[in-house]
Amino acid sequence: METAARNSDVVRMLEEIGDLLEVKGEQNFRVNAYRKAARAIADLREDIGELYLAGRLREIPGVGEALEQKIAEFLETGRLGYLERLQAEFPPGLLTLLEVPGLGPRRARVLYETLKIESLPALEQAARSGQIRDLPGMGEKVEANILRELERLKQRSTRHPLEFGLSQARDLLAQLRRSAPVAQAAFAGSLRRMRDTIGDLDLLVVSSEPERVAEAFTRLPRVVDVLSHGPQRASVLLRGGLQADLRIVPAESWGAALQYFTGSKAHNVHLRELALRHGWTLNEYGLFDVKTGERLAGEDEDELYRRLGLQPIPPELREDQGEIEAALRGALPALVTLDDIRGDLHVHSDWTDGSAPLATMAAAAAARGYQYMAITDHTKSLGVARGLDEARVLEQRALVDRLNAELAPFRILLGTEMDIKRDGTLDLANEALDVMDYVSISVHSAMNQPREQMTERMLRAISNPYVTTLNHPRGRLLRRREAYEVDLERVIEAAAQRGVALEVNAQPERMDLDGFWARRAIQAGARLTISTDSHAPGQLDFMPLGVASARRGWATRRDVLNTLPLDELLDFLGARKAAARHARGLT
Ligand code: DGT
Ligand code: CA
Ligand code: CA
Ligand code: ZN
Repeated sequence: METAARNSDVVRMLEEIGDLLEVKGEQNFRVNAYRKAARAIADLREDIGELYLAGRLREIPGVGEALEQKIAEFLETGRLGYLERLQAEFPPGLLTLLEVPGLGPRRARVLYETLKIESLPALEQAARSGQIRDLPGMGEKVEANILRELERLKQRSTRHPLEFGLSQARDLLAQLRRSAPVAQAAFAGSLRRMRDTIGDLDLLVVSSEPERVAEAFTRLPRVVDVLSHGPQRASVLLRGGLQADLRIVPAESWGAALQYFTGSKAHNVHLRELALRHGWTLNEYGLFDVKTGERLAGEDEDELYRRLGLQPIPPELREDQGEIEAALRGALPALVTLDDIRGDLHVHSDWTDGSAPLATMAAAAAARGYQYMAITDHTKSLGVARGLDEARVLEQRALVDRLNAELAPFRILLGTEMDIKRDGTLDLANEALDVMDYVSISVHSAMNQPREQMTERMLRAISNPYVTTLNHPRGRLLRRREAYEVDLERVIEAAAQRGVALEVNAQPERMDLDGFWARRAIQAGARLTISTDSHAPGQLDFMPLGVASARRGWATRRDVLNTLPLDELLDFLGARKAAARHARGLT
């Protein structure tokens, strides 16, 4: 049985209660009870739904009888009456004030009670006109701080990480299905194309009662503002700053609407040109003959593409980057799928900065149906992560061998995520690499070196014949850190020549390589790995994000190293190691 919410949903729910109680002026101990439980659940290694089903919620620190009941209700139904009643006590805009860092629930309450501020624009206006400095507990410094944070909020990319969009969209559709009659529902827009970042959520549903659905949508718990609202559509602003657009369409235009609202715009424009050449017109209602008005397609999306003489085009490719030409020739690539993935090649344990023991991570990987997993803990120069030195590597080798005897046929590969030092030398001696099964390398320090230096550094690093994979090659963190300055084309070229794979890292904030660079890598003849960089068992579930990036890069199964079955992967790695030894004059 599946519960209606995941750990992160429960954490958000409890934090929201804490915030609302504080805005209300409740006593600290009540507020803190929710926050403490939220933190404990955020740190949980187990799925809270499973704990609930096993009757073990009370084992979570800070969860007593009252909280147990609330969490149970939320897990069962995806909503919580208590929270909804609390939310109803405030104007929805007031809650957006809590998104201003440093403002906090108490000050939000003062602003609301004294100046009737209940939106970010109103807050900005009050701060600009100097009305805030004289309020109790504020002052000029707080006022200036509010203005600065508001500016930052605006600048902080209006785009959001894909994973955030996906989880929000899943919640919204689940809640909508519970509150109105929905016959069919899907994601559209950049969310369906699985772009690494999304500008807003586009949702599409079929319903016999569109007005009821639109109405219900504007009343969902996370909605803080209704931007527009009609009989067949609604646009809302969600807590967290994301906009969501909902369209309700009749069943006969489902395929056409899905096609149109999936985009991209450039893809649609090109497709419409193609239709016009046949004397047809294409819009969100269907494909029509211009002269007769006859409807040629519209109910089914694949059918619509076929009618235009095209292979159905996977959403990830719809960027007008040659996919329409390829589909016309019947030459679309057979894109790699999640099912093709045989193992995860980037996983951490509590030997360094992971949260779980190696055995737990291996069991979690095996439970996902994988044949193998590479344990790739950090190396010694990454002090913050208590990176491993050569002696610890030997200890880990012994543990991996012991576990493998128990877990067969599942196989743990002893790997490393070895630091590339600032001069491009590697963190571990070749003797240590020689006891490993899989060597991957990463830049984690001196990340703002000039372009030429960073490029030389990476080139030097991948020239070590023990190296199999260069991890997260661009080093960007969405909303936090720009990519390294590096001539990635040159690095890709060299990697292709040396047979070094480039990682498509599936961490939601990394998504590195993204689709664009993954495609460049494949075109250059390099191989990819798709891995999660998991630091906890649940993060193994990020794999679909990596697969999506690779698909956006036109990757087929053969372009991806970890689609190989275990025996073929072992042959491949064995051959690389033999070559490395040969280069060192060992054989
Ligand atoms: P985003 O939201 O910036 O991540 O990107 P999209 O692609 O989701 O863009 P969005 O939300 O503005 O529109 C969703 C889809 O609707 C878009 O991919 C294609 C379609 N669409 C929107 N505006 C136009 C337009 O002016 N012409 C055409 N042909 N399609 C459009
Ligand atoms: Ca969108
Ligand atoms: Ca949109
Ligand atoms: Zn890592």
